[in-house]
Amino acid sequence: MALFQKKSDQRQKSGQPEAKSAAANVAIAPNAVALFNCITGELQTLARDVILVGGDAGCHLLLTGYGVLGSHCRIVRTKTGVRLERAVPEARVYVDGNPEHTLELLATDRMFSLQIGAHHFFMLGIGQDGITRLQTLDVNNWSYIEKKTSEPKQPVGPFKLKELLELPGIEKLSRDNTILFLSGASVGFRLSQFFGNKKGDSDQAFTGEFQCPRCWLRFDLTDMLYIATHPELHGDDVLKDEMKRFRPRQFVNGRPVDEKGVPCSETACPHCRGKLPHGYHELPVHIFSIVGISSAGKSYYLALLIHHLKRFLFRTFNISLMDADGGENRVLNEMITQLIGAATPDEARLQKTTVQGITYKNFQRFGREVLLPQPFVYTARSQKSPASTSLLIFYDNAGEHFLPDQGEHTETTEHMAYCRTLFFLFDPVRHREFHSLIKDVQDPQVQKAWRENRRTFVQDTVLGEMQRRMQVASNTSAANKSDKPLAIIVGKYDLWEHLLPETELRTDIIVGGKLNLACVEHNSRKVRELMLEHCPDIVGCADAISDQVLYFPVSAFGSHAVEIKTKTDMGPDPEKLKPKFLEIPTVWALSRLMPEAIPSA
Ligand SMILES: Nc1nc2c(ncn2[C@@H]2O[C@H](COP(=O)(O)OP(=O)(O)OP(=O)(O)O)[C@@H](O)[C@H]2O)c(=O)[nH]1
Ligand SMILES: [Mg+2]
Repeated sequence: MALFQKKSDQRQKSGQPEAKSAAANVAIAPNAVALFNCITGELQTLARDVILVGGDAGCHLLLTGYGVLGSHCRIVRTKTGVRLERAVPEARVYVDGNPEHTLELLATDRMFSLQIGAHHFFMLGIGQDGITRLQTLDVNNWSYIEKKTSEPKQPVGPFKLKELLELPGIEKLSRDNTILFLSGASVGFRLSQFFGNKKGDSDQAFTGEFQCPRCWLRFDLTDMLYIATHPELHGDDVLKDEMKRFRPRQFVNGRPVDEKGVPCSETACPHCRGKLPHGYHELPVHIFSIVGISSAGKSYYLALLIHHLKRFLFRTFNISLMDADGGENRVLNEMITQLIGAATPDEARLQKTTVQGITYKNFQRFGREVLLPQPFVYTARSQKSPASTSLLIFYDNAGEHFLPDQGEHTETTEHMAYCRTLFFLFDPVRHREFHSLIKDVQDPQVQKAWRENRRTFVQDTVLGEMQRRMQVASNTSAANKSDKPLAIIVGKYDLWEHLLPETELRTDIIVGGKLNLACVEHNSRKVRELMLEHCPDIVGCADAISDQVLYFPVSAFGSHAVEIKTKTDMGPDPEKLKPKFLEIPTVWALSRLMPEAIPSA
């Protein structure tokens, strides 16, 4: 149901002066989806639960012309925003410059650019404020900014769209990296969305030899930026607190030099301008990302894992695990030092991971600022098999990001689409049935957990959401299972050891210098039996995600958590910190990724 339809061309025909926006005085339906046509200035508010979009007569948003199918896509209103679903895989829908399959948009007052065929919209979900913002937009006020080079760039404009697209030299600009936007809009379109890609341009930055470990856009080696070295070149045009990024023009002895003539070796992504790990374009990259609800134990697990993995890999397989960039790994290294060097639980306690916290940083993605998790990058160098040397990238996720209503934060979890193994850290404390089995264990979180927000206790929902995010990010069908193995790490083993004593588990994890798969599989069967009995929701969900599911018992602490002095939080007792089975899931995953360096039998 379109509540407003008034076209700027109709006004022009009737001789009226052009209004600043054709959308003024729109009647606003509560809880509607608003679509602002960036070419005509038409604003529609569609108050339906499901809006059918396409060229067929029955569609609620009727669009015709090149690239629009009879039934093209659906815009579905959800409790928190809208979801976009393509009707068929060949229907092209671009949101914020990305080709999308299905997309959950937390749309309250958040503007998205939407392209369907040759139609360009700004779309908003629910909310009066956002609609007021749309009403102030002027379709005759387009500007552009080319984001490809490191030189200071100001938006160029304003122009009418037709004038802009006919500007002399416009055809020389990068169609992927030139963003067109209306004054006052927080998002824009790529030039390619109006022109099509010229030969050699990537398809919406989704092709290119390399992929940034931060923003996940692709680029070619020739587009890679360098980072200035001279101290006076501090203050990048976009990342203000960082050294300048630049496209090299001058070289000395084959090395690029910055504008002060100093040789540079550090590189940056041409899209988000984040620093690229050393060796990124030379070595294979393996991504490790642990999913789990808030307080599952992800941060402690990651920090202690890195510390122990270094020792385990070197002792067992002669693999050195080293910081690829100490500066970029600083936050995680500080967490490790804090834990290992602590004398009291107060000193050992780690902060909860939040998007505002230190493991997330602001970066540009498609012309808007987003918080992206910091990749912690390590080089795994095998003495036995130098050709297997790889970069391992770890992320410390915030648990909240995997709640289904966090649609607007999907960039923060996009890295998961590129993991070759999925890791889910199950928290036994925050599962109703499992909790009842351990409720007498003397660990303060066991008592405290039950009084906390119960919404976070739906771990199978988070597991399902992990799969959905991956499918969305990798544009794969919801009907298919993942072809990736799934590791269900049942954490805090110290709390549930009595349910599955160590005597029932095998500990011959390494036999003859090889990972003993029989031991891994035996322990997995044992944990699965326990989970099937008490947490069939988790086992059912895991089976639906992947055909290759393994269960791992793990305790990061190896002992119960203890309260800190103020009794406001808890952490490990440093004197009893003795992780159990900590490295096994990662070593198992690595044995599949680097079989020459980590053989298994
Ligand atoms: N008993 C026990 N408690 C643990 C273990 N690992 C973590 N914890 C406790 O679990 C709680 C949450 O740990 P975090 O590592 O901060 O959890 P997280 O998953 O990173 O949580 P968010 O950052 O909120 O997503 C803390 O109170 C820890 O003391 C463990 O191996 N055993
Ligand atoms: Mg955390």
